[in-house]
Amino acid sequence: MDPKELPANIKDEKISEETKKLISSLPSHTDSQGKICQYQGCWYYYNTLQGVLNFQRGFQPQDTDIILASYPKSGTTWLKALTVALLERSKSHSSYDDHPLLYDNPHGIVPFLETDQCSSSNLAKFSASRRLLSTHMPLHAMHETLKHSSCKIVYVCRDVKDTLISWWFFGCAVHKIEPTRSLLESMLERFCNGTIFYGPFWEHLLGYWRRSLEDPKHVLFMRYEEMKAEPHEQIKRLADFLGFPFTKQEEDIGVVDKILDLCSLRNLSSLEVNKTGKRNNLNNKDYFRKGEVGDSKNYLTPEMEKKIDMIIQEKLQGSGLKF
Ligand code: PAP
Repeated sequence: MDPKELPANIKDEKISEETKKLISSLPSHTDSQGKICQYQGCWYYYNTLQGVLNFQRGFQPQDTDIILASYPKSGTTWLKALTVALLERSKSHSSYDDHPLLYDNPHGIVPFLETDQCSSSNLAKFSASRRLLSTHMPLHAMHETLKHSSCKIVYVCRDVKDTLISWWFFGCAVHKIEPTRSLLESMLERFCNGTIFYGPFWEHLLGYWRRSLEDPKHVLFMRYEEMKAEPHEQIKRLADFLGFPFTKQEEDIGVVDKILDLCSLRNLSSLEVNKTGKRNNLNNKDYFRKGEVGDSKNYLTPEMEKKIDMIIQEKLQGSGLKF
């Protein structure tokens, strides 16, 4: 694949001299996608590391900020759509014809703190009073920057095996290659030893999980499987947490159903913008695949499943977080 066609976040051409110097002191290697290094315990491709550093040095949080956080392929696109729809409902979209989700991919509406260089124009796009932002960074990478802020963080977590399978398909779609077993095996290896983009996954999960227990007013921990199983309850939970609860009247006239329908995989993936649109060299359609719980069963061998189960057991034991 022509390197120019790769997504900017996995390239390595945007880094400053200072960052190059930093990288030379960090553990690093080259994987199937590019050069990757470990900074503050988390693995980033070089351009993303530059974005993380820019965020850590320059981001000015506001108490009203909402940050949607996730490990990649855990339900980010869905959570973004739902949150946009929740916040947008205060504006009148009586027929929903002019709803922003009909004209932009959720990732185009909610920028990533570390890769979309949250410029003021980007941030102003959604709402001047309440900024809706997102990240795949682990919580500890944001700690210093957000420590005096009372912004709200929503984390979505997904079954680890389904996440891996979703990532395998997505990575192959991005690189326009067949999802072969050998690619899955090498990905599983990196996933399990933690040296994958934004890994190790267990530190990612545990950081947000623990904080959600310590500070439930500011960190909400959601699960993809619960969102699938009980969407009404979960979107109400999200609305309550964000301070925009549904009124009885809204519930009576079916606003909850309308939002769930608008944000469904079926509906979003059928929109022209998500069928043909592109952002950052990524096709919007690649964010929508099956969205099924337990899809990993169709691809992982019992040995592969066992390997992941053992890591989960070892790393998450005692935390109360279970899969
Ligand atoms: P990202 O981290 O790159 O943004 P993310 O949205 O977290 O990706 O994950 C994509 C997964 O969410 C896909 O799962 P699958 O590969 O198992 O199918 C995708 O299908 C699923 N997904 C995307 N949009 C929705 C939605 N509206 N409802 C439910 N699942 C969705």
